[in-house]
Parts: sequence; C-alpha cells; structure tokens
Amino acid sequence: MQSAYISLGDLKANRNALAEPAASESAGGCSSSGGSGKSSCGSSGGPDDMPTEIWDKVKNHPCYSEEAHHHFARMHVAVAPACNIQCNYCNRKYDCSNESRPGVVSQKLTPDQAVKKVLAVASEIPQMTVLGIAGPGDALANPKKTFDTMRQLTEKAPDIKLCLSTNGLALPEMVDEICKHNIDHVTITINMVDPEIGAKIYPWIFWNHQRVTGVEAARILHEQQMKGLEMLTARGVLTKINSVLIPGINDEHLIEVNREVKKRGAFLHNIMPLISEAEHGTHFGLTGQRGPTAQELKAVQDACMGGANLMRHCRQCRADAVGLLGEDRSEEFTLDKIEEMDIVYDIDKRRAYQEKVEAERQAQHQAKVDALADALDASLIAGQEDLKVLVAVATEGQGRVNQHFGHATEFQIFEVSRKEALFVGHRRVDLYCQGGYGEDEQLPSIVNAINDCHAVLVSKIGACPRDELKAAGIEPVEEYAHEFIEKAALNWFADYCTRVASGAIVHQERGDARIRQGAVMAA
Ligand code: CLF
Ligand code: SF4
Repeated sequence: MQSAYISLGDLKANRNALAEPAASESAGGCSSSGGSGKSSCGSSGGPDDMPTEIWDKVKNHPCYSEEAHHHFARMHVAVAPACNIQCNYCNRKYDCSNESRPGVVSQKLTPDQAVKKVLAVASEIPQMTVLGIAGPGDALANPKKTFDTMRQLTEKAPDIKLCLSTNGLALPEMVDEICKHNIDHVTITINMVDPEIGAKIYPWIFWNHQRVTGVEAARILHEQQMKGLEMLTARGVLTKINSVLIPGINDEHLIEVNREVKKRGAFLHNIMPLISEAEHGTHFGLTGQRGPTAQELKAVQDACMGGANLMRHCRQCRADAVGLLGEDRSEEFTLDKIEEMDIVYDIDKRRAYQEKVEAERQAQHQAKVDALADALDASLIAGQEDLKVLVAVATEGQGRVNQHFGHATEFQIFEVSRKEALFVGHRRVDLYCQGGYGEDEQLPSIVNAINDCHAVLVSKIGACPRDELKAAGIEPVEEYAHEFIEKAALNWFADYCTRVASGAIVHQERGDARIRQGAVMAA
C-alpha cells in the first residue's frame, strides 16, 4: 500500500498561515495579481470580478478560464526541441501517438511549417483561440524559432492569442522580446522556492556555457524564475505558474511556492500530479518515485485556496496538442494532411462562430446561477448546509452532460455543495465501449478512477456498468442528459439532499481514487 506523505493536519496549519499574509505581500503590483483568493481560476460569466482588460485576455483562453475550457480550444506547435535544464520527471526521447503528457510530440516543426499548421487548424476549428509554444523542450531555450513563429502569426492570424511556457531560466533576458510580440500569457514551471528541494528535482542546468549541478543549479534557476515573474508582472503580462506535485519532495512546500508567486503577481497557480511511469524512462520513473493519489493532489490544492487563484482543469498536454483540453486532434493535422488542405483563414467567419460559442458559455453560466438557488434550498431543508460531495461527469464539450458512459476517456470531477459546483479535476480512464460491446475488464479501473465520487452523470449507460457502479456505491445518473454540467450537478445535489432528509438514503463518505498516469487518447 502506498504511504500518504501529506499530513492533512500539516496542510491545515500551513493554510492558516497562508490566510494571514505578511504586510509585504501587498507588493507585486499588477492588477492581474491572483490575490482574490478564489478557489479556481478567473472563470465568471462576465468581468464582474476583474478589470475589463484582464477579462478580455482570459475569457476565451481555455487554460486561464475554467468556463472557457468547455468551449474554446488551444493548439501547440512543436518548434522548440532544445532545453537548457534537466528535470527528473522529463524524457523527451519517448514518443507514442496514444500518449498525452508534456514533452511528447510526433513531429517537430520549423516556424514556417508551424505557421501553416496554425492557419490550417484555425480554418477548420474556429473556436481555436490560443496558440501556445510548450516545447517539446523549452520555448525560451529556442528563442529564434519561438519568436519567428510568433512574429509571423501576429501578422497572419491577428485574432489568435499567443501563449508560451518556460522553465524560467532564460526568462529575464527575454521579457522585452515577449512583450514586443504581444505574447500576453506566459506559464513558468516553478516546483520550488528552496534550492535544497530544487536539487532533488533538477540534476543540472546549462548556464553561462557550462553545466551547473546541485543546490547551486537550483539556486540560479530559482532566482531567474522569481526575477522573470516580477518583470512580467510589471509589464502586465498574465502569468500562470505550473507546479508538479512530487510526493515526499515538494508536496507541502507547494504552499510556500503558492505564497511566493502570489506575492510576485502570478495570475494563476496550476498544481499538477507527477507522471512517473517507469516505461517513460524518466529518472523519477526509473527510481520508483510515485505520483500523488487524487486525494493527495486535492488536499494540496485545497490547502492553497486563499493564495494565488488555482487552475484545476489542466490536462498536461502534449507539445503538439490540438483541440479542446482533454481531446487531441493533432492526428488530423499532420504535415502531409495539411499539404492537401484548402486553407481559408477567414477572420470574420471565425469571429462570428466565436460569438455563438460565447453566447452558449453565457447560457451555461446563467444556468449555473439559477441552479444554485435550488441547491441552497434543498441543502437547508435537509439540514446539510456543510455537505460537499464529488460527482463525475461524462462530457464531450459545450459544457453539457452529453457523453455515454462507455465513450468516456475521462470524467470531469466537480465538488458540489450548496454554494457551488466547483471543477476540481479530471480522471482519465480506459474506454469501456469497444465498438458495440462493453469491456467488463475495464470496469474496476474506471471505478477506481472515480471511487471518491458519489455519482456519475452521463447521457446514457448500459445495464452492466450501471449495476457495477451501484455495487461500488456510485450512483449512475442519466436524468440530466444534455443539460449544462453545473446545473445538472447542482440539481442532482439538491435531489440527493432531499433523499437524505427523507431517510430514503444515508449519506456516507467515499474513499480515495487513483490518478491515471499519462493518457490513452485514441478510441
Ligand atoms: Fe498551451 Fe500552456 Fe498556453 Fe495553455 S496548455 S502553453 S497555458 S495554451 Fe493548459 Fe495544457 Fe495544462 Fe498547459 S491544459 S498543459 S496549462
Ligand atoms: Fe523537460 Fe521542460 Fe524540464 Fe526541459 S524544462 S527538462 S523540456 S520538463
């Protein structure tokens, strides 16, 4: 059995410390600072909780807004193969077209090829609003290719938001260039603010033409990351911090990371589980370092609430991902297929389509607001004001419960209470339906993946998985097929509270769940 490195008591103590910031924490300057202490990212239905200019930057960015990620897509172009550091969780040699995780890529592109691919995707997927450069190495360790791509796109596809991610080592010297190309969104991966901890994550960095190792390497990296973050904040660039949760190394420390990045104006903090399957050949994978369980990940994220805003809907994308988060359409846009496409980049058509998508997203937001009133009433009647439960949802987009149980390769997880239906993560699973028949051997692993949930909301489910889920204590629910997710989750919650109040059922706590490492995306 795996040991739990994270003590909930310790996390609570740290969380209390977080709730009482030092006076110096008001520094950091930018109006985009993640200081509102919300439990998830800037995702409201309107600019009511942030300045208009920030809202304009996040409203259709699928990573910076949880609501937007149900409706808008992003794509990555793999123009940045080199890296200037080594992380113990990275091995870029491994490629598999069925595998989804950072550093994995099928085709590396030149800037010209990348631009052609972006225009091809933009003409086929009008809701694709963001272009990111996320490797497969480090975007800023390949500055010529990265900025050449961005420069061309500013001219040829002016309505697409530009985004990049970096380990931060080369960031301070690149901030001018980032601003010059109107790159409004930058992600920095920051796993530590203590070089002693950093030395356990980074074996070396390449700095001033030589390899530096140990604590000294981590110290340089840390200083560059903090300096780069402060410079971006001062220039009004929205920054997101990605942190990889590595049990036993930086789990409790990530609360300190959250505090430090908030102080420096980070807009969002994305805490992701370590992926460390041995077959990926990473140092951590080969030495048996495990990733966190679902409950461990959620405990650290919950402990950070009150600090920098949290992102919980990250899918740990490939460096050539295309589509909505959680889906991957990169196979439709290989270089040979693009050659045969008739590419028509029609900016007016794209705008018209995106306006329709935005209207749908506003409708989803309003449905959520309306359903909250029902949930509040029912929980009060049931005497369950403090009740919170997790529900799993099968969806193929548009923010609706619109997928069959057997077609799901991931479930979205919402924590429902009388106050909200909060997106808290997703769980990848093996496909149950294998072309007309159900694969019963998959069921135990699917149950394991959502074992902490009280219900699973689907558009349809067969008799066999229905019975097995019920036996495991998870309620299969079809009643809300094709409704907006939050409305469906809140309505189910209201019904659940009513049944508890009437004595029809007894509320019981659920157990932990397993986070599936890597992902099989193909059906
Ligand atoms: Fe890509 Fe990253 Fe930009 Fe998004 S991804 S460069 S901010 S456009 Fe998003 Fe993918 Fe998570 Fe990254 S879900 S891995 S957070
Ligand atoms: Fe891999 Fe990114 Fe780390 Fe470089 S910074 S070693 S590409 S994970």
